[in-house]
Amino acid sequence: MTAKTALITGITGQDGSYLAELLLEKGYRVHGIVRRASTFNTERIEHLYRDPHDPEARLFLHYGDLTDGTRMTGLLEQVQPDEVYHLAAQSHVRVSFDEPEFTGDTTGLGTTRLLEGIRRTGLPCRFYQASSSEMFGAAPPPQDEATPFHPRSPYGAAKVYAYWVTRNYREAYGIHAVNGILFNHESPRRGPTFVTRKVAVAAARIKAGLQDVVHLGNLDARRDWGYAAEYVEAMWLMLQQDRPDDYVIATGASHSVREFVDQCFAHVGLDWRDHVRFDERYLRPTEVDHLIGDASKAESQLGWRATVRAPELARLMVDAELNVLRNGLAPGDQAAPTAVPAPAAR
Ligand code: NAP
Ligand code: G4F
Repeated sequence: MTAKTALITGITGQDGSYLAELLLEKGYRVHGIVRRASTFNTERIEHLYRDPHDPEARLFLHYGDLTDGTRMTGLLEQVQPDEVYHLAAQSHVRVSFDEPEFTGDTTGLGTTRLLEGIRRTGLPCRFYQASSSEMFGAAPPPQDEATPFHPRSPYGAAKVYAYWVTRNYREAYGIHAVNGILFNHESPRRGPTFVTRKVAVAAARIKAGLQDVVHLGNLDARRDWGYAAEYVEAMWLMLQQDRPDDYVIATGASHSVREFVDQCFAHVGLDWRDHVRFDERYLRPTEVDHLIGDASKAESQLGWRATVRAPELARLMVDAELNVLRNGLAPGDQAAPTAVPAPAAR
């Protein structure tokens, strides 16, 4: 059987890197869209990269930006993917209050640009939309596929738009398009300004004597935190179903930010109260107070279930940071950005 071809937007992000690993393991040819930056932004995937002149190479990178619809359509035509995993977004909720218009353009309209590219080219590919539990916002927990959305940020509102445009292209044009409504998922590859990674890095550095305190915002919010490496398996499973549908992916348990902080610091034998300071700059104008996902539909229809819960996640993330410190890399530099040259230079 010929290997399938996947196109991943956001391949340089946390989820993109785990998904690329998974698909390569499954024998796919993987094409990823990378946005041009003045510094390397491919550190999370450098371990997967092989010179494209190598006949064994199955990972290919292309420059592209979600704001550029012509380029998105051109890449769809060029790559001819069987499956498109649309993961790229301005994904930071706090930042979306500072950059609401840009967030709407990338996180919202970016989805339309890709779907419109699929419609215009007539490609018979399947499409995965990275929808988010942030769409539920103020809706009381537990949240499932039938819970009405009440977004509490420009990011959440952009994701609601993208969710509905995905459903609309499915209904209007018969595109095999699905929404994965993923609750928070974390890992040592998480961006360093999201709270779990920020706290894991801080706990390790404080233990090592490299800093004394970390500044945080709201400790009362509760999240359903799972492990990113497991969640990308659910994305793949969704696109293997005969009928396109939408699924919640979550652990079914929630913890407060305070509890997660406590778990990280306790793991290195520290009391978080001695090291955490409040800074109002990390508060949001409107907060999402409580998320707990009910992923029973994914369990019954996809056979998917989370196994890693927040306490284990806290330990594995802090251990990863301690390992980085022991190996002499700067925190956050888990893979030094040297090995993968920019796409045009290859
Ligand atoms: P992430 O680490 O922030 O990665 C985002 C990716 O999008 C990066 O590769 C980034 O490129 C790329 N990107 C951003 N703006 C772009 C643009 N204008 N054009 C092209 N690429 C652009 O996010 P993640 O945690 O992997 O999440 C993946 C997706 O799932 C996102 O859509 C996110 O909103 C959604 N989601 C995440 C979670 C979660 O808990 N992680 C939960 C629900 C939904 P650079 O590397 O150059 O920045
Ligand atoms: O880690 P966070 O920034 O993640 P948030 O806002 O829940 O968003 C993440 O999950 C969404 C899924 O629900 C994704 F769609 C989205 O792309 C992103 O991946 O913040 C978690 C909580 C918030 O309540 C925040 O107010 O932690 C609180 N918090 C407290 N102090 C902080 C901080 N958040 C950050 N980023 N930094 C702080 O210092």
